[in-house]
Amino acid sequence: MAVADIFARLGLTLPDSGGNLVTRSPIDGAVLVRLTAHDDATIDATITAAAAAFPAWRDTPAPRRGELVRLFGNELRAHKAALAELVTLEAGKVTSEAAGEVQEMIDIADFAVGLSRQLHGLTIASERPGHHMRESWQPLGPVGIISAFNFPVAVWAWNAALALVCGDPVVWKPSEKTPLCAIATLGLLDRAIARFDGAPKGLSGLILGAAPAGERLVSDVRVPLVSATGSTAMGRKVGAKLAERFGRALLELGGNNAAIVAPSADFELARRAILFAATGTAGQRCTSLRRAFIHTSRYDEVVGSLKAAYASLPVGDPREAGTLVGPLIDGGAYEAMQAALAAAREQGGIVHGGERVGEGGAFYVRPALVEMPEQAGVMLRETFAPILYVTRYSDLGEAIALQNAAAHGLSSCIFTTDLRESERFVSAAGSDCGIANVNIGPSGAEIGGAFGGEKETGGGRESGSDSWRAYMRRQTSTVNYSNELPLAQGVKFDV
Ligand code: UN1
Repeated sequence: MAVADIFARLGLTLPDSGGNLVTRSPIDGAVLVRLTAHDDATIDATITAAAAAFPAWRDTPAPRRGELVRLFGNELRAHKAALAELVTLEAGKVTSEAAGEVQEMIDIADFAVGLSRQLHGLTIASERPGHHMRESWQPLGPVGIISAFNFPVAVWAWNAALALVCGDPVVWKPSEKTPLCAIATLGLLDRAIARFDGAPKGLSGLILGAAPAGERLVSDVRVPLVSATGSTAMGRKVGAKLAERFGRALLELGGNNAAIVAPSADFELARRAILFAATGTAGQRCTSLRRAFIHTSRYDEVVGSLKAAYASLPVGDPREAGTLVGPLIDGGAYEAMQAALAAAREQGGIVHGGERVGEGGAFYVRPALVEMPEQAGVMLRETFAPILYVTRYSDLGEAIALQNAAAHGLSSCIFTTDLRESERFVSAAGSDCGIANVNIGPSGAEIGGAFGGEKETGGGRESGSDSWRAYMRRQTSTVNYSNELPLAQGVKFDV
């Protein structure tokens, strides 16, 4: 399906300016579109418009703001298949995963609509007679959203759906590898905005370009919060820039996610979970499984079976039924994968798979399973590719320590049917990650929970639970309804 046809089915026109921002499909390396990166003046105008939209939007009652997100969710429902096809074309996801990504947008829209009537504060008992205290959540201002190629639409939606019901305009800087997904998504949002009575101009903005475009968004004091998803290197820069100007950062960076396969594990279940988590999305999720610690007593059985499965995984065109592993995003990803495998071999790792499948302008690989003598070096680095390092353990305490030894702290899991082991894994002394699962893999989280992780993952939480609070400003109010002026802590100041 040509990209222009997908846009037509979405009821949109494919923009093609013939500019310098060239987007290629990872499926075959063909050019999809040539756009123009935005210059400083355009970026500035977009932020100005978002800042100008803020007063009217913050004055719109929150349940009304939820109505806009409901209309947007309806657009997504009506165009789920076409938008998913665009995700496949531009990001290379297999059909089912691309549809799942759009479903994730619909889910967070539904969540946000409900939330729009539940931005609850607190009433707090005052120590003074005739006083009461309350805590309210107020809109914050324009929210900058920087997203990565691997979830080209859902991660924006996690942020935007919440920000919009919280009363904040949104400005999106998508990955320069997936601008069409962003343009199409905002085309659908613009349609919802057009049908909504009372949305201010500038409520939703788009910034196209590479890192410098994102830097402008990050440096602008009119943007009180920037939510950034991407590499730890990117997050380190974004976090420092925001800290300098006292902007808020919501960082969702890399992961070096692990699984522990315990002696009592339901093996068939663990096998399927590991295969999806390690090879799905061609290993290009921040939640992808990258390390597995397998109990010595089960090692040969588990690794033997994984090796056989890896050798026969259907790798190929993500649009074809039956394909489970689509392409890497580009040649740079392929080179990073090969460099990591070379480093693993140097460290004594035995590599199964990992070779390129096919040739030309697209980069398909057979996922790699790497038996490591111990956890060190390359195994402690995140490589955004389908590489699963496996090693043995003999004691659960040791396995938890190995799992926690990574610099990242996003997601983790244990496969066990032993209650003592699973409870220990999710206890304070267990996994140090933002996500700690039992008998499911580390990826594929539902939107209802808070999503994010510790350490070099950045510490932010997006999506469900009370993540919405990041998009609002907390206000404490003490109200004196008496005729007296008692001071707190019994202080006397008689004037
Ligand atoms: C990401 O890779 O940036 O849990 C997000 C998951 C998805 C989101 C991943 N729901 O794998």
